[in-house]
Amino acid sequence: MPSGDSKRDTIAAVATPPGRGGIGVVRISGPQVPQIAAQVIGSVPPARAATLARFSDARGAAIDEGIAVYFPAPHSYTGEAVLELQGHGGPVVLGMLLSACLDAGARLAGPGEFTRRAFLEGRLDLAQAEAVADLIDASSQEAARSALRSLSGEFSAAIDALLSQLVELRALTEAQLDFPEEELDGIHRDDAAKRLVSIQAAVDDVLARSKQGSLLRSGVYVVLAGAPNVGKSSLLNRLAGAERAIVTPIPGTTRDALRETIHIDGVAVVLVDTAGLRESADEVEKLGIARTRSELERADVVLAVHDATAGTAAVASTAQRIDVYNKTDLRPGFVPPKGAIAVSAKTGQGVPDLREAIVRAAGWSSTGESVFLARERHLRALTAAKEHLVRATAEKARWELFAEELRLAHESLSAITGAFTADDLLGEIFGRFCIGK
Ligand SMILES: Nc1nc2c(ncn2[C@@H]2O[C@H](COP(=O)(O)OP(=O)(O)O)[C@@H](O)[C@H]2O)c(=O)[nH]1
Ligand SMILES: [Mg+2]
Repeated sequence: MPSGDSKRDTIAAVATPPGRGGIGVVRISGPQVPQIAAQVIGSVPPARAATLARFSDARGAAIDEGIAVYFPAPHSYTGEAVLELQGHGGPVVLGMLLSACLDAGARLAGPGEFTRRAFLEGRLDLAQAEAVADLIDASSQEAARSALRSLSGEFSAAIDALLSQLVELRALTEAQLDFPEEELDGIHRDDAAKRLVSIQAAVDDVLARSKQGSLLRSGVYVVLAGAPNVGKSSLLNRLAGAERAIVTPIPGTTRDALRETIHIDGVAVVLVDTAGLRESADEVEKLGIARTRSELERADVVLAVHDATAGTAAVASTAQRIDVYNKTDLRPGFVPPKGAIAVSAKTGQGVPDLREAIVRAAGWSSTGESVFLARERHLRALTAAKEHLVRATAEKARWELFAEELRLAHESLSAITGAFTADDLLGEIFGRFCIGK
């Protein structure tokens, strides 16, 4: 749906991060690119070729010398005419170059505005545009790979496949709406019911893979809790592979919650060490224990740590919980209760199992099947579509209501790739991008 809007203004921004670097890039996009090129570098460079150029300001004074690359519309990132000026990567020189482009008629781009234009020109759908930001923000190789798959359209293709199944069923259903109820034949009803079952299964599959992938984006919040001295701080240090928390034989050493981020299978895991739970008269320790309780409320997964050489203590929480028996080096042959994990923070024994159990409890299964780096917005849309399909199942006898639920499911799914999108949603999505992207 290229808009071909030649009245649109021309935007410019420094596309490389602030600071010093070998090169720095100013990117310009819009209909005025040829005039701006003529003014800043003296001519319009040949298409898609690296051209050595001298960059000058409005009075003709030299700013820098570098490479200019011109992408005529529509074969560019935004779909508009784009000019990239690669100069020396210093903040002052890039600031001067950007000013020269603004003096020549461009306007400063807002966050994500280049990608927003790419979306409006139909170069990317909304899920792909979001994947651009997710690729830049990826905190692990797995997240980056998954973002790239979304960017190249794998997630959108899965959504489009759901949509086309749904559209077919809707067409069949709507055609039947013209007939009076009593004339509807059983064949159509059976066919519709079968198709609905298969669409539901497909939605469930995409939703499961999206939930998995969303862990790569949002990470998992894991709180270590238990009685004092069971080895929570030692375990955090062992999982982090560094001496982060203070460890002593004195019960009540940890007062404040301490956070440390690690990666397990590419999933970012925030480990939180807490003050041991006990009755204490000490003011500071009491505050620490109160903090432990509030951390427990936030947790996705709680590690209830016990001393394998002593009795177990209860840890109350509504999160997924893993019972961990520590100090097994002091009790050779110790067998933990069913479902619990035996470790030694001292020797590292059992720690690989614990790492695996943490991400599994959070819903991660490294099946090797590719996951979708879904955002909360996508999960909500998929869940809404699923609910409408469930309601459609219940309305099989009432053709109009059946058709209406299918329509609503269709609408929910379409929002993912952006067929119908409100301006404020676009503002929210692109507002989180960096400037120059
Ligand atoms: N033998 C042995 N001692 C441990 C182990 N984990 C912790 N400890 C010791 O237990 C004491 C309390 O450890 P700490 O990590 O501070 O416990 P926390 O109060 O639960 O944070 C320290 O003296 C640690 O050296 C373990 O796996 N084996
Ligand atoms: Mg501690």
